[in-house]
Amino acid sequence: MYEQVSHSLLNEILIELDPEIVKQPQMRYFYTRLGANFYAIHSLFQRLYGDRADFKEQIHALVETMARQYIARNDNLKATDLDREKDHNWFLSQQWVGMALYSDGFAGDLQGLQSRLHYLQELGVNMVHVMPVLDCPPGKSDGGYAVRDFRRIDSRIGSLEDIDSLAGSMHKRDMLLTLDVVLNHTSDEHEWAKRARSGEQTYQDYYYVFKEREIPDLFEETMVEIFPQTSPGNFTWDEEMGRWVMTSFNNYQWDLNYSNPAVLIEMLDIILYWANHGADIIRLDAVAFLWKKIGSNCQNEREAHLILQLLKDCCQVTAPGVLFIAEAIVAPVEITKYFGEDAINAKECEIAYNATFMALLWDAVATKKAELLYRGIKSLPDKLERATWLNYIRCHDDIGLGFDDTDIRLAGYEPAAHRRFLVDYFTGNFEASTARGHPFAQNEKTGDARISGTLASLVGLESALESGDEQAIDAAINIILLLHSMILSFGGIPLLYYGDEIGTLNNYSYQDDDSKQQDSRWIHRPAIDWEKAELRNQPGSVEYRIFTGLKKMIAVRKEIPAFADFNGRELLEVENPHLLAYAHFDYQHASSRVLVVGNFDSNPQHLELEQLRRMGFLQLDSVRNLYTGERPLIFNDQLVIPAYGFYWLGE
Ligand code: OTU
Repeated sequence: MYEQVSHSLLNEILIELDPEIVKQPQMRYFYTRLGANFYAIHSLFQRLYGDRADFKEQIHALVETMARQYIARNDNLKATDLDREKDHNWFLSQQWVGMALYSDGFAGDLQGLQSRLHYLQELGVNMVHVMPVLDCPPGKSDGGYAVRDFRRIDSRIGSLEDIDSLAGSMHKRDMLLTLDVVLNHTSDEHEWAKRARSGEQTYQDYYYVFKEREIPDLFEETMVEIFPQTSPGNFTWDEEMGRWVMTSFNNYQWDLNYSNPAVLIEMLDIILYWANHGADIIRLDAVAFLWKKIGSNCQNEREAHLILQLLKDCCQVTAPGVLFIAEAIVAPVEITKYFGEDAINAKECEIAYNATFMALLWDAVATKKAELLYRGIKSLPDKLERATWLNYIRCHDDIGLGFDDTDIRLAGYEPAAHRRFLVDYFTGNFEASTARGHPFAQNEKTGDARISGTLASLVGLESALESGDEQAIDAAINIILLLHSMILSFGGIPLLYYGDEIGTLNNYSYQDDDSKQQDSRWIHRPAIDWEKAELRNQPGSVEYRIFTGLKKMIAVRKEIPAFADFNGRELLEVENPHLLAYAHFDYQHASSRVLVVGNFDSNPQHLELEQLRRMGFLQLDSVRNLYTGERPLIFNDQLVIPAYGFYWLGE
């Protein structure tokens, strides 16, 4: 019955379609995909906006948006769409290795980035998340996440032509381009915000705008503060508008109101616009926040998922080769929901940040034990078959300790005290620690805090270099390699962070900049020193040791089909608390199994071979360490893992 309604609505829309669209040639794939997806699109749109008087008008507008962007999509991209539709597991391959970078920090600007793509290729990186490039008010940019114009590149970094040229050059090199679309909010200097401010109701309806404090107060009862120090509260008084406006993040970032379908259509148009400028993957920022409801913390609401499903279905019609990354830094059980609810296929985002794994890795570094790491991974809900993790150690944001309280307790710690210990450990308030992080977003009311700092500075390389302690330098380098060995073997797409490949230390200059001072995340958004990067060619240097180690690890990963994410990962329960162990199978080559073991302790640790035999690892006498090509250390029927060492063991 409903299918019929949907069918006749589609017919009606097609009949009334703008003649400019109708007369376009070569729309066959578009209409086929629209036909296949319309039922889902219609049901979702109905659930979200069904009671509105302008429902039909809006769904017409939605279809026209998809059609126009399909027409604008060039033939090369359309050919890629078809290839990827045929080979729909393409992104699960172990061939992909990502890096996130700021183009200005990495190479001055977009042209600079293009001229340095060979450096990324040298390392083996073939997926680049170019951090936000759009126009933001200087000094009120939130590192690119307070966008003033969703279609204009920041003139200091380049132009639209530069992005097109970059995308072209990357595609020739078989590299994937990832760009951001900041879905949840705009800058308060965005045109929509300006028009709202000058009193236009249409644009006030794009945001959450209130005359009185009554509703904001109700929201505040259950909302949390994201940036409690710089932007306490979730509403900002706009003097000119004489209204309160919802600002979950910084007070200059106005939350978009997705209960208004016009907002959804605008943002879909922007997603497709960047897909048409060559983005293979779109990173959807802060997706957990897309729906606000009084009485809830306004995160992970059911409707936020419906919006993402709708965006995915629409993207599937116009640009089916394009993937979404969910940036949802939320509780472990909530994160996997952003793949969408289905048995196999991702219905929302194909890729999600593995924030749980990231935070747990840092726990293992501080405690030198893998107990909580093990438990956390064990309680991670299964991901869908055709969805994958983005595994990372550091990114442009802080480290939030968002793992589960129950797991912390099971690992033998009291949650609040343990989190306090971790913050202290990484910010240098713990005596035995050599970490040089800075606290971020300390919340006096809740006692909550997060951590900023570069990988190298957090694992003690900065202090080791200062003191010239060779052993400490070795240890820090080994931890850097160990952590990368984890994200490169876990299953999913590893995402390195620029600068980490040469051991970049904290950059303290943010403290002298009025607009950055209050936001310690700037400490780990470096400008690459290319002279220092040259040292990667000088054997014995820190840069050489890290860079060549990673380069080799990446090359080896690409050669291990068992690491592809359509293969299973089995987490192994081992007795030694310092070790994390898991195995991957290669289903195509049934016999081949790769065993990963990491030692987070500063001393060598061992694993009883008998334990492994019981788990079915029988050929232990002939296994090789795939990373070095050598035989692993075996002594007294025990596998010996050096301090901060790791093995990828296989045939
Ligand atoms: C994202 O971050 C971005 O990655 C941040 O750089 C932005 O400041 C922020 O959105 C606003 O655009 O929304 O779902 O620890 O993890 O701010 C999580 C805080 C987010 C970040 C959180 C995050």
